[in-house]
Amino acid sequence: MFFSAAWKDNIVIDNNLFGKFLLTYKAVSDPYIMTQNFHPLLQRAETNGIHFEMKGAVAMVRLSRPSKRNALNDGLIEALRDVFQNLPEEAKAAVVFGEGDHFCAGLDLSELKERDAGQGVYHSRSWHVALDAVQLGRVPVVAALHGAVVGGGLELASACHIRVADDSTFYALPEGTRGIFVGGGGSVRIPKLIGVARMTDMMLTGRVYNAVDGERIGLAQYHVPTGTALEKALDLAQRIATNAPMTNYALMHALPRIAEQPADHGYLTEALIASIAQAAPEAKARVKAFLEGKAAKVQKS
Ligand code: 1HE
Repeated sequence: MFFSAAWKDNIVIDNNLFGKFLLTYKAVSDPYIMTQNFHPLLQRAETNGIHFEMKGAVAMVRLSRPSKRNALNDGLIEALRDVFQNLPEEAKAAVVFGEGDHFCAGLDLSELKERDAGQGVYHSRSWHVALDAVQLGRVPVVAALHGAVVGGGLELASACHIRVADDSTFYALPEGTRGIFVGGGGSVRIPKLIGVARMTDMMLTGRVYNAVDGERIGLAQYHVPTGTALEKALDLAQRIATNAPMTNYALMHALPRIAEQPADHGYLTEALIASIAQAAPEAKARVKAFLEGKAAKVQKS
């Protein structure tokens, strides 16, 4: 609980918002809406262009700057960091998506001021902190993609664990043709999805991939009809939220590190994580349920 007793005195029930009960905090001089257990920084995120709500155990994180095609200015980057560093306890998975016709148009170019080299480093590093909070946070994150997924928008998508792209999606890295470079972790994450050669091509030539080819080369794991990415992403996130917590933790935090270790080290790390996961009472219960015929079999898709 993040509110003090004095804050609690000002909490009232509002039935009308989002069609369900929300606890609404009404400040005396600066009225705003806040669900009960959300960290106050989530409220600041709302004013910086991120809309946040919970759908059961899934945190729904919406980039909410459609008039600028959800271009990521400093406020939005800070908001993403705040949201993913302060998810409510009940969140077990998250979905990131964009409002309007596009997922995200990348860096807000209007903020590309004259920075000296040192300021540029700090700016890029602030993106690294925010996108690390997405990738290496507490819960797996599914990105629902549509329209433009370009520049920093692709960097954000590549920090998520699963990408679902609808048929309207297109991917590009216009940094190359704008005389700049990726700065939000893209040069680390994107080659892991599609390889150095394809990323080099995208930046050297301005190549744009459509949704079909994006899935083929590994930019997204799912390709769905136009308008259904959010529904599919939520469905996946709800399923992920029911996994044993240690399994999700291992997949987010151990697997990517193991994949970068020399094989000999990787095998040992794998053995350690596997033994920790299987020792959890929840793992024992799940395996027992299967052996007793009470858990679902793997079905041919
Ligand atoms: C923007 C931005 C932006 C749109 N920064 N304002 N990213 C890019 O180079 C992509 C630039 N954007 C586009 O190519 C197009 O806008 C889109 C393909 C994404 C969408 O096209 P469309 O026709 O739907 O929208 P629009 O009419 O181009 O833009 C609507 C408004 O959003 C307009 O502002 P307005 O005041 O004239 O209405 C645009 O200026 C504004 N807008 N995109 C600022 N990106 C950590 S390093 C990362 C480096 C990068 O990401 S570089 C790649 C930047």
